Parts: sequence; structure tokens; C-alpha cells
Amino acid sequence: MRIAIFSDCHCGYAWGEERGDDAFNGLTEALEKSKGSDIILIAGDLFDSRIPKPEIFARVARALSAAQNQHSDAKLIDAKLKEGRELPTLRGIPIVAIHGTHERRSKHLINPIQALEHTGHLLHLHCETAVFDIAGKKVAVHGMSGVPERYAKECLVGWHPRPVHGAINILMLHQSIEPYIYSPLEPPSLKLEDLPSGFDLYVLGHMHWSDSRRFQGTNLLVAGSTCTTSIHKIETEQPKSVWFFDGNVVERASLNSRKVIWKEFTFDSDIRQKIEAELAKLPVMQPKPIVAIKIKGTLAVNDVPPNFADIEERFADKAIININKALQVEGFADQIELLAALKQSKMSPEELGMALLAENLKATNCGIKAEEIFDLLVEGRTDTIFNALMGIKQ
Ligand SMILES: [Mn+2]
Repeated sequence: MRIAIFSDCHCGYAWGEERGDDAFNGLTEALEKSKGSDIILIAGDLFDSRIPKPEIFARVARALSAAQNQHSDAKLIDAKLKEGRELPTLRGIPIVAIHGTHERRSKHLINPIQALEHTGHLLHLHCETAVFDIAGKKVAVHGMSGVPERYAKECLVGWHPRPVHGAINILMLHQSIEPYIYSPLEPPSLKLEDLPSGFDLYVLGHMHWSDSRRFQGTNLLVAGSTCTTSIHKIETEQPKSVWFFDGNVVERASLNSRKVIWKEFTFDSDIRQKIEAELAKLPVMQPKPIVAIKIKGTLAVNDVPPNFADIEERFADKAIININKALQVEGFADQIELLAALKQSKMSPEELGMALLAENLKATNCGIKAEEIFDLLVEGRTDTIFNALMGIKQ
């Protein structure tokens, strides 16, 4: 048997921008490489947003149709679905997907992965199990879609998935699970040891870097994304991939995604020259690489934060440049205290928004007041606000 697995395609990411096709290219190539597989698993965040534009939805549906026109021996023979759910009729290579953090909507609404079940493209699972027969061999796919991290443990324990006897069992989740943490802002409630035992493969979506290793005598796969979106340094050191599981071992096939070059700088008075010198050294590459530049350091309260828009523009024919200023402003700790204080207070959402905006504006030293922004918003002058925030003189 051959089960193809990939995750986090983020279709719709950077829509309308230079990199707008990258996410779709990743999905298309992953599906292309999945030809000849019996089942395809998608571990969440197929879309970049919970309400994708019809253009984006249609493009994903069309891409998935490539799998529907292929032959597969897999037949959906049994499922443990929520009450009132009917088994969809799947064509070609069956696709089983969970929804991710980017697609999650409230319970009574339909998210885009569920919508793709309605259109007959895939089977969506949330705390549910689907059992397939592949030429006499059984494969059970157990899926828990993405939930807020703080509820993940409670949700998994409440669901209590158990391996199906006599089958190859795959448990698929879209969460941070310690030590795999996507964002420190959303600490996980799950640890690896919380995973129920007895499965042949544990698949984790959500992290955009990948890892494949042995775990509890079986396999753990952190699938990683098929397209570069927000960038973790580790992603720049490994290829984007689609994975294959034969019931025993996991293998990787690399995707031809855009190269990402990571450069770190420390903020000082020569920062512009240093960045420019580094960019000038870049060889010409096709497709253009993404250059992720991270600037660390501390900015004095009265310093104007640096603006590199002109550099990004000047080297635009060589690279897609993404400059991330992780600059600490002196007195930042005060802001965290303010946030805690605001949380305690009983302000209206408008007051709270205004207070936060005012505090954030202070840190950017952009010379525009929160009240002015509100006035400009009322007048619909968003360009003026944007320019002021970006430090673009008018
Ligand atoms: Mn994601």
C-alpha cells in the first residue's frame, strides 16, 4: 500500500501578489507526486483562510480533481462519524482531510474543508475515523481537526480514538504538540506522551517545518508545509515535501518550491549598507528566491524605526525580500504590563482598541496619533494612514 501525506498548502496565501501562485503550485505538485497512491491524507490548512474567495476555492477543487481522475484500489468500507453524517461517495484516489487553524469556523458554520466534502472532493474528519480496504488490507484513518491549543488535550481525551483491530492505523492531528511548537504565543496543551498508543503512524500538521522519526516503536511524521508562508529559520534548511507511508516506513519526496535564504543582522547605523552589500552578492536564480532578513536589536524610544521599502524595491528583480524588524523598543516591558492592566479593566471594545492602538503607535514612533487615525478612517483615507505607518513621506 502507498499512502500519500502532505499538509499546510495555504492556498490563497499572498493572493494577487507575486507569490500568489506558489501555494497552488505546491498543492498541484504534491498531488502530481501522489499519483499511484491508494489514499491521500491532508493534515490541515489546505486553505489560507476560513472563507476563501470563490476563485481560490474553485482552483483548489480543480487541483483536487486530478486525484479523482486516477485509479485507486482503496474502498471506503466503514466509518465512525458524528451522528447524522453520511458517508460521502469518493472518486479516484480517496482524499481524507482535517481542517487546520486557518480554516476553523464555529461549530454551526461550514468551513472550506467541509465544503469540499459537500462537493464530493474529499472526506473531512473531526474526531472521526474512516476505514478503507486496499486489496484486502485495511487502513483506518483517525482525524482530529485543529482546535484552539488550550482545548486540544481535552478534545483528544474526550474523543478517545482507539486503533481498529486488524488494520494499519493512522492518527492525524493539526496541533502543536510539545516539543513541536508552532508559535510560543499559543502554547500547546498536548505533549507527545499524551498521544494514545497503538497507532502505526502519527501525522502532525500545523508546523511548517518537517520531521520524520520513530516514536513508541512506530512512526511520527511532522509533515511540514508545501509552500513557504510565515518563515521559521529551520524551514530554510529543508525541502518542502510530500510523504509516503507503506504501512511500515515513511519516505519523503521533495517539492520544487521556491528557495528561501535566511539572513540575520544586528541593528546599527550601518545596517542599510550591510543589507545592500549582502543582496548585491545574490546570484540570479529562477524562480526568484525569497530572502528573509531578520534584524535584531534595540531601538531607543525616540529613534525613528528604519524603513527598507526602497531596498526591497531596488532588488525586486533578483529576489522577493521580506525584512522582519524584530526590534525591541526600550520600555517594551511597560507595554506588556499595560496589556495585563487592560485585560483586568472593564473597557468597552472601542476604548480597549483605542488604548492598544495608542500604545502600539508610541512604539513605532510614526508621528501619528490614534485619534487622527480614527478621523482618517471615518473619512476613508486609508492610504494616508498606511503611508504614515510605513514612514512614507507625503
Ligand atoms: Mn499552517
